[in-house]
Amino acid sequence: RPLPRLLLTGAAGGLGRVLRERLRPLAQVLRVSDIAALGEAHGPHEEVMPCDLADKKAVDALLAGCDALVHLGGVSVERPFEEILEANIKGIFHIYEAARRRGVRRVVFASSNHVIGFYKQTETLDAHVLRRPDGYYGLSKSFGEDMAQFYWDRWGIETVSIRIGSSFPEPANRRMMSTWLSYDDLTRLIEKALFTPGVGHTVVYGASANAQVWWDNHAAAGLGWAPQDSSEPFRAKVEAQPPVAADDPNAIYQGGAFTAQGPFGD
Ligand code: NAI
Ligand code: 15L
Repeated sequence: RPLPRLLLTGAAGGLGRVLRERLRPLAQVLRVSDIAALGEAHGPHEEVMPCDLADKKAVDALLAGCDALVHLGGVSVERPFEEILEANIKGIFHIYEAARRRGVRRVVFASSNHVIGFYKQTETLDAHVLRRPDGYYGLSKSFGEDMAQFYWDRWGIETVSIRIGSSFPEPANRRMMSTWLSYDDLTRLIEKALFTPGVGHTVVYGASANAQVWWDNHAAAGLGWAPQDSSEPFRAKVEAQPPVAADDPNAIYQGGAFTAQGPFGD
């Protein structure tokens, strides 16, 4: 510690802009990448490398010389399949192929609660439940987790797949009272995911220590991560919002409104 060179993809996004600063102490050089504008390097510790994840050669060059990566890049909401295919499905293949070819031994993958989005909010899930993706986006994250498992089993590349709940400055609605993950808890989880030895492929749910959580992280106990924050201080603000109807997907499914998107086009 710190890592000689750490790559952060999706660095221009909502979480990327936060982690670009917070991951700084974890690496001598932080290589930041996105398809969107990244601005100038934030200091001599940064390398800025724009890249389209759908471009296999560019991704191969992106991983050259890196010791580990935090992979946030991709489409982060439900979209037509063709868009998800390029950035997320081809993208994650390009990431793991580049990791194999370039000798990168550790990936932290931003998976999502939408791999299990069709479970009811009354159910408690561990990392071993059958996945029930709630759309093309969730399917792409499910594929990403399978890719991570395969590259561990076949090539010995380690991954921590974080099924992030809702990581924003504050929980924005009632559902997020359960799914919210504070930036501080996310940062501490990524640090554990990068530095804990022997993770193989570990799947962990990313939620803070909220009063009503739907997820059981016993299968990821080896990471030694325990969330410290809670959505409770935001309860009054969230409950001042109009009530959610009992038949609204936001009140039924863990994936909320993602379960009711589409069809796209015809
Ligand atoms: P975001 O949409 O703000 O950031 C994603 C970034 O990926 C964007 O800057 C975008 O330009 C980039 N990107 C999209 N297509 C690309 C391509 N073809 N090549 C290179 N870069 C591309 O999303 P956010 O909220 O920052 O999430 C980061 C990651 O965490 C995403 O993978 C998302 O799926 C995942 N996640 C986030 C959650 C949250 O609550 N914020 C919850 C669950 C998962
Ligand atoms: C996600 O996977 C999305 O990337 C994020 O924008 C939120 O919608 C989050 O899930 C959520 O479920 O709240």
